[in-house]
Amino acid sequence: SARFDVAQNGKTSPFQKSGGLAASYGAVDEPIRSIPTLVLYDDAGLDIYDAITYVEEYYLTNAEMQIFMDLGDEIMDSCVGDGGVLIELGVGSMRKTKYLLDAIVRQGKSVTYYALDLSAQSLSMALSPLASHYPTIQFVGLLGTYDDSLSYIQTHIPRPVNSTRTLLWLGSSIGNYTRAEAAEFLKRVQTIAMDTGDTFLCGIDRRNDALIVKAAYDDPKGVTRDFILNGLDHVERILGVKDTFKRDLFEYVSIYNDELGRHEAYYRSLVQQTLVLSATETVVLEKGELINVEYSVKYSAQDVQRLVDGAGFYWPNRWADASGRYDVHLFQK
Ligand code: AVJ
Repeated sequence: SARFDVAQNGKTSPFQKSGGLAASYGAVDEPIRSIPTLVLYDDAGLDIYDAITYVEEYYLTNAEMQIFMDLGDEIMDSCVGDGGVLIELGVGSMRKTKYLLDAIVRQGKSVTYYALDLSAQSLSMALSPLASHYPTIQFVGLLGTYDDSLSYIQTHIPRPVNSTRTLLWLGSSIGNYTRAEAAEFLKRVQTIAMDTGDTFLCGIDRRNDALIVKAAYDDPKGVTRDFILNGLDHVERILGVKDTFKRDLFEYVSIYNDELGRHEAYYRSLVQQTLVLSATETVVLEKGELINVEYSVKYSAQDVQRLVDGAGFYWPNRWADASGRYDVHLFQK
C-alpha cells in the first residue's frame, strides 16, 4: 500500500530566492533577466510536460525508457538488493519507473520505494495504481523539494540492515541546474543523504548534435512553446497580478548554445512594456528583451567525469541508449 509523508514545512514560492525578474550577468556581459524555472511546473505545466515526453522530437524520455526496458534487470541487479530502499527525486508520472519496478519484482526482491514530488496530486495519481500492482514493494510518497528531501532522508529513512539505499534522479533533471550547482547538489546528496556503498542512479542527456537538441526543445507542434508560455500565467498567479504578463506580448525563444552545451529557453518581449509587479516594483522591458526561464544543460563524458570528481563519487557504470544520445549513470559513495 502507499502512504504519504511531507518532506517540507510549507510551500516555498519560486520567487523567494531570487526575487521576481532578477537580473544577472550572462557570458556576454549583458544583463539577462530571469524567472525561476520552477514557474514551469504548476499543475497545467506538469500536464504539458507530460505531453512533451510523448513528442517524437523530445528523444530524452524514450531513450531513458528504452534503457530501462532493455537493461533494467542488469541495472537493478547492480544497485538494488533485497530489503533495499529506493528514493526517487522528482517522479512526475512515473512512466519509466515501472520498468525498474518490474525488474525488481522479477529478481524476487522486496524493497521500499520513496517517491518525492512537488505535486501531491501527481504523487497520489502515480502511486495508487502502483501500490496495488506491486505487492512486494512498499510505496511512500514524499511531498517536497529536492532540498527538503535530503534532510528527510537523513533523519527519517534509516540505512536498511544488510542492504543499501539507491537514489534515482532521472529524466536529465540535473540539466536544469548550472554545472556548478549540479556538482554542489550532488556533493550535498553524497554528504547528507548517503552512506558508504549507497548508490545514485542518474539519467543525463549527452551533448548531442545541435539540430537534434534544438528540435527536442522547439518541436513543430509547439508543445514546448505551450509549456514555456504557460509559465507566464503561473507567474501572474504567484505575484497576484492580472493582465501583466500577457501571452500575446511575449514569444518563446529557443536557443541551443553549442559552446556551453546547453539549451536556453527565453521569453522575448515583443514590445516595450512596463510590468507593474507590486505597489513598489515595476520593470520596464525593452522591445526584443529576453527573459531566461530555463537552461537544459548537456553532459559529455568529460563533463560527467568532472561532475563525479566534484561530488566525490565513484563512477562504476553507465548504460547508453541504442542511439548513443543518452546515458543512465551509476554513481557510488
Ligand atoms: C524535465 C527538466 C529534464 O530540461 O529537458 C522539456 C524540461 N523543458 N522541454 C528538460 C523540459 C523543455 C526537461 N526536464
